[in-house]
This record gives sequence, C-alpha cells and structure tokens, in this order.
Amino acid sequence: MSGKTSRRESTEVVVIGAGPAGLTLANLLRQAGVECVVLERQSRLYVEQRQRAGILDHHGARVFEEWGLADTVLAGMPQETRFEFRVDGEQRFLDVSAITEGRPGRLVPQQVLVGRLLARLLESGGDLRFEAAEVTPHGVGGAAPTVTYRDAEGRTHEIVCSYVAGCDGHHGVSRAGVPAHALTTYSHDYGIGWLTVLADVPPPGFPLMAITAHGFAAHFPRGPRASRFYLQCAPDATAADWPDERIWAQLRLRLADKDLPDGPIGEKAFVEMRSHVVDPMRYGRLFLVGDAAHIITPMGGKGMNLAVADADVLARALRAAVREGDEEPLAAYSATCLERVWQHQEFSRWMTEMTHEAGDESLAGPFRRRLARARLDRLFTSGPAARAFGDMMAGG
Ligand code: RFL
Repeated sequence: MSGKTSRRESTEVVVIGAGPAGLTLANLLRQAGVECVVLERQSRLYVEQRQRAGILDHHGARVFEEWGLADTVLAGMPQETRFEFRVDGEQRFLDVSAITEGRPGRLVPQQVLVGRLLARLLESGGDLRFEAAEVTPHGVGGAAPTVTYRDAEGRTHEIVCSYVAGCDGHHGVSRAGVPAHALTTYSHDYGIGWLTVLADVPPPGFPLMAITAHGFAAHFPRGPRASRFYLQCAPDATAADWPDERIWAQLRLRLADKDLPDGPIGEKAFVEMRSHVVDPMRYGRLFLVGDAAHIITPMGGKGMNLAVADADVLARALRAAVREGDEEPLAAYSATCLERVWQHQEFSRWMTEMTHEAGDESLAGPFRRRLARARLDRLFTSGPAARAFGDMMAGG
C-alpha cells in the first residue's frame, strides 16, 4: 500500500455503500451480531439529503419488523390507503388494503429511511466511514479478500475480511471489478423518457397516476410538504426542452387539474427507463446487493424495496455463515434474490406498458391502446385481477 500512513485492520464483512441496501444490511448484521465496516464515498450530509423513492412495500416493512427495527424505520410513517388512476381526467380509486388483502405499504421517503438507519447504526456503535475514496475490493475470488480505501485525511487503509457486500449502486466499483465473463447482464430499454421533478408543493391525497393522450404523468407524496412528479417525455429530451412553465402546464393538463399549485423545484432530472439484471449476484466472496445488481424503472416503486429484500436475504445468509459456519444460505443468495427481482421486473414492465400504451396512441398504435385500456379496466371490474396487482404492490 502507498499513501500517508497505512492502517491494516480486520472485520467479518465490508459493506461498500451507505444507501438503502448498505444501511439495511449493516443494521441487520448488527442485530445478528456480525461485525462489519461500512465504507461510503460521499459525506453524511449528501447521503442524508438524497431523495428518491417514497414507498416501502409490505414485504420491506416486514423485514424491519422481523429484525426488531420497526420502531426505528416505521414509527409515524403512514400506511398507503388508496391509489388513484386518473384516466383522461376521470378519477378511479383502488383501495390498497382490499387489493393487498390487508398488506398495505408505508409512505416512507427514501431519505427518511436512510436517515433513520444511519442514525440507528451510529447510535448502536456501528462502524460507518464517510468520504472513503478509491474504495477497491481485492481478491474476492479467493479465500482472503481485502478492501482498500483512502480517508478524508489522505491516509490509506486496508481491511481484511471474510466477505464483501457490494451495495454501491449501479455505478459503483464492486460490480465493475468482477471479470466480465463471470456475470451475465440482461438489459431492456423501454424506449420512453421520464422527466422527474421534486417540488415544494403539497402532496396529493393518494399516489396518483394519470393516463392521457398527452402522455403519462404521476404525482406522489414525499413527506408532508413535498411532491415528486413524473412526466413522460421524448427519450432524448433535454432540460432546455422542459422549462418550469412547460412542466407545470403539462402537469395541469395531464393531471386534469387546472388549479394544481406550482412551487419551487428542487430537482429536475431525466430517469433512464431501462432495466438491468446481473446473474449471478455473487462472485466468490463478493455479494452484489440492490442497484449494484439490478436496476428497475421507478414504475411500480420497487428499486428501494428490492434493495431491502436483498439485504435481508444476505444478512440471514451471512449470519448462518459467520455464526454457525453454514455456507448453504450464501450459496443460495443469488438464486433466492433473482426470483424476486424477475417477478418485480415483470410487474414494472406490465405496469409501464399499461400506463403508457393506454394513453398515448403514438407509442404502440391503436390496437395496443385498446388492449392496454382493457387491462386497466380489469383492475376495476375483476377482484382477482385487482388482487394480483395488489399482491405485487405488497411485494409478492
Ligand atoms: P444507492 O441508493 O445508489 O446507494 C449506493 C451508495 O453507494 C455509494 N457508492 C460508493 N461508496 C463507496 N465507494 C464507491 N465507489 C461508491 N460508489 C457508490 C453511493 O454514494 C450511495 O450512497 O443504491 P441502493 O442502496 O442499492 O438503493 C437503491 C435505491 O436507491 C434505488 O433502487 C431507488 O432509489 C430507485 N427508485 C425508487 N425505488 C422505489 O422503490 N420506489 C420509488 O418510488 C423509486 N423512485 C428511484 C425513484 C430512483 C430514482 N433515480 C435514481 C432515478 C426515483 C428516482 C428519481
């Protein structure tokens, strides 16, 4: 190792990344009595302020309940009650409790989940290091991996460990370091664009999706005072195409709400409407978790939930390996997670096609538009169809 001063230390598990996947995993490992060190590239403030997802599904909520962390994560977080599809201005509601058969999710903004997990980890004496630069896993294909990094003062560190958890998102170093021949990547591009806007305007009464000939739009709560909006746009759209006035005009048109108040826009971003899945989610002693292993479109709200679900499976498997010397659950980690991942990819694809093709005829033509309308109508006329949808909303 080179650098100012080198420190060599050891732990059971090095967790790379402190997003929903890494922080969930680290907290569950602490509950399981398995030692870990979390290395995060960004500052604490940056991590705590990053706003993305907003719904923790029933399966995700149960993970925290089962690990004794419900008070930390779920306290005060309201349950989903209704879900609205607004079709050409006509309001249609689904009762979440009925269609999920009593398994509603919780409205938990991602930054609240992250902030609470982060605080809990630190309060319980967890080892979480921010501003860790040049994090690099070594030797994960062998029996004795290490992870090196440089801290904010420029000191280099080397951590010897038994396992590495790559929780560093889609652009992280964990997956990038795996030899290309060891992983297969499955990708799909939906061929549509989404503009997302985070704004200080009152949230809707219920999560709302609008289906119109002008394109898809959605309005979701993000806490008591903020909203996240989505607008279907051209796949190659740029910020110059979408000045604030156009955003508010299109939202009022598509949501059929001429009185929709506008407000300060905190974030304006284009979302890649793509899916990626790597198989297997493991290379030797490196385990890929959450977005590091799979990306799903925000349609269906499953990205954060899959990160939590992966972390749960991995924490149980690491507990068995470290505390009981049983590596069987680790051997099953990838297949167990991928089963859920593909179910949710299918849910997201089904919903994306339905909500876009039912509105904008130019996407897939008039025949497919009527098929998509029939699919949508069935949610409101058939109990079994609504419950199949609700089952996936709950997390399957
Ligand atoms: P994250 O959240 O990307 O966290 C990865 C962490 O790793 C750190 N990192 C590194 N650390 C050390 N060294 C390196 N070299 C590193 N490289 C990266 C990063 O700084 C970061 O802290 O991945 P994770 O934990 O797997 O969590 C995944 C979720 O964040 C993601 O799936 C969701 O946000 C997706 N998503 C949504 N999911 C939902 O369930 N419901 C939603 O409604 C929803 N809406 C969204 C979303 C994602 C969005 N973006 C990203 C386009 C809305 C948006 C706008």
